[in-house]
Amino acid sequence: MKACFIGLGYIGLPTAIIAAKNGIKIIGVDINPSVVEKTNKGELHIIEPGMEELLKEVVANGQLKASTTPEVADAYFIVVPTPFKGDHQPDISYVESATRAILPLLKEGDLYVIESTSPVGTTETMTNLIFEIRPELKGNIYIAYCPERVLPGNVIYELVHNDRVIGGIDAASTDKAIEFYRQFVKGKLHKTNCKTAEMCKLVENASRDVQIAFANELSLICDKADINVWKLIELANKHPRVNILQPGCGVGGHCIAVDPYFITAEFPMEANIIASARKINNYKSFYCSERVKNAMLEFELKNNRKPVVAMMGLAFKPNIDDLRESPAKEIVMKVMQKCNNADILIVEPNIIKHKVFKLTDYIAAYEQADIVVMLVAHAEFNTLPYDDSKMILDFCGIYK
Ligand code: SAJ
Repeated sequence: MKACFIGLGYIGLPTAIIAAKNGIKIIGVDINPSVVEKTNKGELHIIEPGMEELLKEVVANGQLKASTTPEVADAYFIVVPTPFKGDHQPDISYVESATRAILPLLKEGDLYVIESTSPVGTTETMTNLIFEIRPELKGNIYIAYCPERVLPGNVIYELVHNDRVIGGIDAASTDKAIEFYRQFVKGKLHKTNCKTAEMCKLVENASRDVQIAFANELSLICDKADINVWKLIELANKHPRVNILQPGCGVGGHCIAVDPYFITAEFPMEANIIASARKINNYKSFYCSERVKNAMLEFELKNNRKPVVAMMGLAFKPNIDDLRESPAKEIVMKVMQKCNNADILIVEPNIIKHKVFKLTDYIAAYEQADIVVMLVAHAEFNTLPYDDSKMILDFCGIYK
């Protein structure tokens, strides 16, 4: 069988590679010619451990080819970005243009699947578009929505072993999609309808955002109550049915910080907890930057000189090098705007150098700093002894 993947990004390319590895002929399509060129040379344009060897193998044996234009296939997968426009209003124009691009190629018996995180109802909207332009396909092709839930950095394992939710526009479409994914997914494939599958993806990440917001709200309360929030959570979690997550300097990444807005945009009156969680997690980054600025003022008043400040961590979560939508990066920028950059040492152990930030080694920065701001719980920072001659602002529990 031949499958056409539209969108060779963080999800599309790894999924295409794993499918190719399992004997499915793949045409991978991307609008970015350099992505197509690199892919056809067996070079990965994203960072994902172990993925490049697999890409080289499937390109070399002809199982996977990349192109800027789609080709006739038996199954088509839409895995393009669904960004926001305006005030967090979902934009499905890439999904629509990808669908229009493959519309002329669709034939009886084909499978069409959307994997992109989408507002509820998108699959039905695309179904109406397909049958409006190609009415003869009505009832003769299979249409489904199948969200991904892989953790960046662990994609190869999770693409194969995670359960997946498969939502068809009808039972036959669900079964047809399951038949495809069964070729390389060892996890359970759970049947549902397309709207439930769309909402499932959003709810998975919105639930995590709410849980993190609860932890962040506790950290604000504990700062005011002068309670160690890390010890508090550790004790509360001794309860057999309590699992409070960890406070941080905010919520980053292109999923947890983004997907909840797909729900609040469509259900503004009902999605109160979800909307509040977004506000709390966004406010936490602002709160952290204010705490740093106040500490700097306090130091200057006491010592009659500007402090040296070590900002520890830029990535959006521990032990990765991805700065996309990173609250730590946002806090560093806010603090630098407030004071001349000479006093700020920026640390990111997972990056050698950065085009904007001048980076300092984490040990050197720690030793030189008057104020140490722990933003991201990178493993390296656990080796730094607590030095109470410094002002330490620990937003991520290094010294819990
Ligand atoms: N965070 C906290 N405290 C916590 C956990 C996380 O502050 O206790 C922060 C992290 O520092 C980070 C953000 O939240 O800034 C998101 O972290 P994450 O651990 O949720 O990681 P992601 O965004 O890379 O992955 C999530 C995962 N979704 C869920 O766990 C429900 C992953 O399975 C999804 O596939 C991914 O989003 C996605 O692609 O949707």
